[in-house]
Amino acid sequence: MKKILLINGPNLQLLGVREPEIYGHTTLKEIVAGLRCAAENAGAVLEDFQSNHEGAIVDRIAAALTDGTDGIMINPAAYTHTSVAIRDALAAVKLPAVEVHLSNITSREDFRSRSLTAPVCRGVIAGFGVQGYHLALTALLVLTAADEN
Ligand code: CA2
Repeated sequence: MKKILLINGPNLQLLGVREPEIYGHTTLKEIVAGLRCAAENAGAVLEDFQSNHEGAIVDRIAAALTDGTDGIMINPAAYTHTSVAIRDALAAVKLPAVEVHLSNITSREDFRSRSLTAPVCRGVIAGFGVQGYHLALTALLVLTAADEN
């Protein structure tokens, strides 16, 4: 059974609770429940991790190397634009990773257009709200199935 690791970065625990006009009304708990269900329907298992701490995210990515993870779906949130450490961790584990953003990061402030993590991911899905996580899951299931061949 494929194991997909979902990582959400800083402040995403506030989804659905604060600033719904920007990030929508769905809570992180609801997003994770929907993804868990979609993963199960596809014969996969989803494990989720959220942290507001860069080092904790780096440690979780490193742990994915030995815990049976087949692919990583990550919304690094603000660390997208700043974290060389998360980029290096993703590059080091060499697992297929897909970066997800709820908003279209290229249509917001200039500083959000640059992602340090995107170049070490297989692709980026941005601007489709919660649906983006489901698109990323589909992409990862395709990528990890392809890796088997
Ligand atoms: O669009 C995305 O998914 C972002 O990764 C969200 C980050 C932002 O820094 C990135 O540029 C784009 C912000 C996540 C903060 O989430 C909140 C949710 C509710 C209320 C406040 C913040």
